[in-house]
Amino acid sequence: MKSSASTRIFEALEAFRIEIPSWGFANTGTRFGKFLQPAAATTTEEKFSDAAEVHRVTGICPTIALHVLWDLPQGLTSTKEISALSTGYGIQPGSINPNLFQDQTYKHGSFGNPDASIRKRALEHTKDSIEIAQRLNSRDISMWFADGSNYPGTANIRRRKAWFEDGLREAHSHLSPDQRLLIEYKPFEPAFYHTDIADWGMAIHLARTAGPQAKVLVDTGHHYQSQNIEQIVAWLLSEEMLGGFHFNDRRYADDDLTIGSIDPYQVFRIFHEILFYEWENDTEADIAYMIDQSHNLKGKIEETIQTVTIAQQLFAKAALVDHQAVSQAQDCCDLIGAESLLQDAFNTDVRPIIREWRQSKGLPSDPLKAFLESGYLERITKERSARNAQNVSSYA
Ligand SMILES: [Mn+2]
Repeated sequence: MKSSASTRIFEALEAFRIEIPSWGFANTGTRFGKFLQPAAATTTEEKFSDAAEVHRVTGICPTIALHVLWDLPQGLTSTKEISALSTGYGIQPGSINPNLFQDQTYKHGSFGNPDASIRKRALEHTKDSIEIAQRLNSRDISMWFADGSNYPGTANIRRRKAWFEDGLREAHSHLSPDQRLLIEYKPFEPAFYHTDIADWGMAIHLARTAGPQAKVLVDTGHHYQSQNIEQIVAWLLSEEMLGGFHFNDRRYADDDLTIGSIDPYQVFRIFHEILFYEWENDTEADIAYMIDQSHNLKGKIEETIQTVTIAQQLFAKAALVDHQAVSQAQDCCDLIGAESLLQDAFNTDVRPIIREWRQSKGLPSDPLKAFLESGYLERITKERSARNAQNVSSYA
């Protein structure tokens, strides 16, 4: 007989899947420099291979987020190669991320650029990305814009808002009925005076203006220090506008650190708000859980495995909260009672039950150990090190 805690955790783990980013396997760095790793992926095929390895040992990462410029350099023509890799490695293409920030033409913005021909070019790239997603049976187009300005008075904020409304509405009109447009916000960087989509309020406005298939994407690193992210999550759930997450952790700004490395309780609180909403409304929230991190110092595959196992643990802890009891405690203003229900769940060691669940699925009980013992890392280090020594291109 299983205890009720293990039943709850088993049920939660059955439902929990998380998408890993292709760029998490490539050489990345900071604006100050890039430290090359001998085992980093140098091709899209190697990214698929590494993602398959993560899925093999964890069982919860069946999809990989793709970045059009980096993973589909030939645009629509590259979809054939991606489909073949997907079949070959057993990993599905996940969210499709257009690139509207790296080209020289986007110096003063993409959808918000004062030059109509550049706005058009950005829209064309977005339409191509939507078509790429259609060809790959991928649902979500994930839109992040670097648009903004660095100095007061240099940009017409209201006109740029209108251009964003127009551009996103037009992009939305090209979606197939089952696709979604996810709109991400960020308060600063690379623009340091204003960003065109600075917070969730602007994102929800633009999503509503664009159309019913547009939702908000919450990147946990894209908030000011100490902002209450779970409250934003609760509001977006209540408005049925939460489309997905880019998880990562931060200490100062958009640091792209490993999930839960600085504040695991925050991730738990976010998961709690989602599961509490689902319980209260007897529904399943349609949320894409994704990772957006920069693995520039830790080993890339090892950090990805660490990331997804930590996410799984925090989700399992949140599943332990007794929603009925929390609800009752809230209604009678039993503050310590309500808070303790969260704290007790958070402080429970869920790892033994997660190991049991993995064994029940035929997965290794310790994914990182299984990976390190597999010989994969030694093999790719040998195969890729020469290429990595020369390769300095890619995302920073
Ligand atoms: Mn992001």
